[in-house]
Amino acid sequence: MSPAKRLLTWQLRERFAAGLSARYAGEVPAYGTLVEVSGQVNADYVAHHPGAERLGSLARVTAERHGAIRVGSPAELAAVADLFAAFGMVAVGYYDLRRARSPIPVVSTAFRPIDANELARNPFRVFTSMLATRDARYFEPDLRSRVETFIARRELFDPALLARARIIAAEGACDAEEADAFVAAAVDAFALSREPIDKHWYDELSRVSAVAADIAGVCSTHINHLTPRVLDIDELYQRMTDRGIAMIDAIQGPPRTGGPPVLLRQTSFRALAEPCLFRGRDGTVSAGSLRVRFGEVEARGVALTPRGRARYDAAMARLVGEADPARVWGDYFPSTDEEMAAQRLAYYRRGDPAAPIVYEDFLPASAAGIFRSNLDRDPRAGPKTWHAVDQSGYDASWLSGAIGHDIHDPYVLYEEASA
Ligand code: OOG
Ligand code: NI
Repeated sequence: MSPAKRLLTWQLRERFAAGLSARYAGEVPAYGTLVEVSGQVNADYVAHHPGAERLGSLARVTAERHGAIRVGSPAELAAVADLFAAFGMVAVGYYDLRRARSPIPVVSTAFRPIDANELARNPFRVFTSMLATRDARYFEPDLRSRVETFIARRELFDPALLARARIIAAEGACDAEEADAFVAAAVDAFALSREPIDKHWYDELSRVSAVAADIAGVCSTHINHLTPRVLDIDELYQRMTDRGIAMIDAIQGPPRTGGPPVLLRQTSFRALAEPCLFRGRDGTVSAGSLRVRFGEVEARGVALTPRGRARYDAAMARLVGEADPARVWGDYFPSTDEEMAAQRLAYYRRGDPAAPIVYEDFLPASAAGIFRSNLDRDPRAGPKTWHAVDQSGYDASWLSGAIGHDIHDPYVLYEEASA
């Protein structure tokens, strides 16, 4: 008897990303267009720019996606961590979106592969946010306890799926014949639920924040967007607009410059209204609609060192309202990879300016902007009860302890990759 064929975690990750993408394209048609146009932009770009694949092969970039999900508690985040471990994805980075210019009541991390070979095979990542129920500025004690009770009663994932995931993560592989069923069950776990939504509860949470309603107003989580990667986001923006798809006003993140692209530039199209069912207080179910799923696209550049990041933050502060961003950018960043490497502003493999290390993470300002631009309704830009103080204690080490998983420091990973 020959040994059973095994699939490694990266092969499962590739199938998981592809499965989520196929499902999403079927349900959110503008996303299908986005993927198609992204593929064309990438092929055209590589054809006309020798060396374009320095920041990732065309195959990697074309298959590359990130997604986003939101959960309600540390226990739910721990379950997500267990599930994603089966796909070779671990928690990297801590993002506190309550500190954004326009605050969102969540703290977040991203699950992704961290090894260079794994990233090259398939870099699928999922930005994962947890509702900040411990923050009394948003959730007064009575509401907090009702939200936490609601969350504790629901089950986002079938325990059998999580048990399977833990075994696969420990073995680093699974039998080929069980892979399809495992991946399909994981994809299904992130579908948009069609269950009737308790209207009164949903509306009460909406008054705190649309994000609170999106997370804790329903009994499941869902992929709220998927993001293909492009090598030229300005070209993508133009082609999508020409196709009649209304994108948000801006490309978030650094401006287009003549020099090396840094970090991450992103833009999105607004969520479209999708039918849903609401259950009223008297139990009657009626048809309604929600805008909860959208599409986003991104271009990735070289990862910045802490020193480069401080420059970036200073440049971005200066750029607000600036008419000629590329000129201001030149006051902060040199125009060649050689200079970027010499000044230790960005990471390059063994310091070689021909070998940039791509930024694999997210930007809190852009993330908050993506949340904000896609909320159906948000009555308030800031926390509800300004007199209350934040005694939540949220930070990276709290979160890591609460979910029982390491949260990797992205700078440590970039340092290792550059050594
Ligand atoms: C996550 C928004 C963050 C990004 O690309 O910055 C994000 C969300 O809306 O849940 O995906
Ligand atoms: Ni995103």
